[in-house]
Amino acid sequence: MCIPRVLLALALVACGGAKKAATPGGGSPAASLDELMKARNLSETDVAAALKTYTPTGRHDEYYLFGSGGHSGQVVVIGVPSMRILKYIAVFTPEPWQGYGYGDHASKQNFADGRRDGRSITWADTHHPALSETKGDYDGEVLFIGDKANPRMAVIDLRDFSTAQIVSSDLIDSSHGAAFVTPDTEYVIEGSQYPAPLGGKYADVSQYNDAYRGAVIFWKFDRAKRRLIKEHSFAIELPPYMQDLADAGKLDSHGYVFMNSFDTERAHGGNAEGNPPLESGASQNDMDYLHVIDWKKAEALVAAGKTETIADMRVLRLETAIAEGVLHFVPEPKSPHGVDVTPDGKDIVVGGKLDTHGTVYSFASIKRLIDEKKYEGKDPYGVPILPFKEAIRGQVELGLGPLHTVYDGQGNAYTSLFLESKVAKWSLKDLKVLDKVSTHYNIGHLTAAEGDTVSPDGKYLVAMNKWALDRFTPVGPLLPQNFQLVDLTGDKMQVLYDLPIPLGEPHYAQMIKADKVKALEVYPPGTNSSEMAKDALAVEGGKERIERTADGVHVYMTAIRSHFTPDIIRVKQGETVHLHISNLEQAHDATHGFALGSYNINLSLEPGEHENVTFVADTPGVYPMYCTEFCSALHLEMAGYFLVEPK
Ligand code: K7E
Ligand code: CUA
Repeated sequence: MCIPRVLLALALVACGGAKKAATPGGGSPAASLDELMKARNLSETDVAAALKTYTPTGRHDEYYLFGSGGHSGQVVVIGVPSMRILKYIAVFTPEPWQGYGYGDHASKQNFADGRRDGRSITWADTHHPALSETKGDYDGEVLFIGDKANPRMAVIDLRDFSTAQIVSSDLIDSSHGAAFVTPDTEYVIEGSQYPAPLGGKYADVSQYNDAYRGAVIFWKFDRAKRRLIKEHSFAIELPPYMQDLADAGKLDSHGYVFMNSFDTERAHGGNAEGNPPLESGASQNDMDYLHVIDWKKAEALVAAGKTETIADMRVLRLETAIAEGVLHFVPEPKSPHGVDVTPDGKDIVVGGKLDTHGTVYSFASIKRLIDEKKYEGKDPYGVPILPFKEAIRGQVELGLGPLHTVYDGQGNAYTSLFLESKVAKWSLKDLKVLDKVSTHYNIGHLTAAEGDTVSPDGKYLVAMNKWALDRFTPVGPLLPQNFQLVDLTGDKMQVLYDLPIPLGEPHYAQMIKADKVKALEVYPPGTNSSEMAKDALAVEGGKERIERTADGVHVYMTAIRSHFTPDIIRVKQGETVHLHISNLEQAHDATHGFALGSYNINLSLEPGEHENVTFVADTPGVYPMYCTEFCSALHLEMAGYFLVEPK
């Protein structure tokens, strides 16, 4: 434990700091600890916090945090407890350093597969990353993340921390309950948010109740291929409420998905047409509906062919879902937001933005009510509603604006309080609040170490706060977000560290034990990184060549410190050029970049990696091509010429 070390350091401070901190490279002795504390105006609590996060050079972090990059459409990887940013993984948005979206076939394919209505989309509103799980525990193999604005799902391979796939379905027109995985990653859940006619059809909003619908997509995950398979995926049609977050049941509640909703009033705006604005229309009812979905039953019905295909997706229609007992509702307090299954799978915690309580549902009670067909009524579409009072285990008065809940391994829950800007720690056993800590400010999600799994670690929590008003040196009106690291090891929670996120509103993150992730050091020679297999066109040293075939000029090229071979490429204006470039290096630190100016081509070739690029040399001229990573003393000389002779 680090407590004794903290005490030791504090004792040194208290004893007048006879001990001098070592000065790098010798020289005059540094100030004593208490002098340093005075000079920097630090309290003992500050020093203890510093000691809990400070990570000397060369030492690695205990956890990876995978955070959504919000509007950036990327994923941010952070080491915990140091809170050092390790990588921005390019997902939905081009990223030059990683050469993502600048010419190679693999990222072109991702962007092509992520098209909506045939339109290329180069940003995303990413909300919820989800690590793959085995038996309800993170297995460190892949990470999924959804896009709210242009409903899509991405698969990130954690062998190389790169995006392997993007999928999209035109069934829905926005999403939010994504990504969440079932306990063995059988499916990745993508729930719609704003209802619309299914399949991208048109209907005026005045036909909202009849023509608009929600849906939840279950993307089938093929673990061997590490890909989502659209043909094996399915969806369930839902009433036109605004479905919100989701979580998969586990252990006791395995086989179920819980998804909440707001706007069961079906308000749909029209404030310039004599209607109340959407937000007040959507806040009339005291209760909305927690959706209880039996996905195992749905899967069997889909296998039995009880679906209709809409926009290339097999859809279990609402009537079928109701008739077959796939979908039930339980009332939930006004405008709920987060729904989070407890680690034992026995309870489901719902936070209501406009209610001060956390509501704890008992899965055993829900199951019994379903089995006994004990309903308190039906919604306008015929979905049976289970009685609220009999479905809950209790409610806990948490504070203002409870949103999301995560867990530690000691039976405690931690809920973010948006309006109060606090985290509430409470006991799952007796539903009592134990502690609260202030965050800065506007906390949205929070994440705890392995906090979504069947065996959370506790230890660290990260509060994801929106708009850090006064925490950092000002950078103008658009405020950075703030990830605050919170120590969970004591009775009282303590904020340890503020990390500004200058990238987009991060929403959710997950934290996994670092040793569970087996990242590659280099690719085996000739690897096509999107296939994670040897590329058929991989080039070996000595086999470099230029060939002309019916489909254009093929350049088989290699990169090794400090040259490309060939380093002069001559083509004729209008020829189609296919570059096949292998980085021959197997050293850990031997990435080469490949830039071809004016043609918008920019690759990052990691050791062992092979990439293919196709383009038309339509503009004559002399184009230097060069390596963009300072790979060696002769890096600047790692260059050549791409010559396009005029017609
Ligand atoms: Cu609360 Cu998209 Cu999960 Cu933002 S969501 S905070
Ligand atoms: Cu290769 Cu610089």
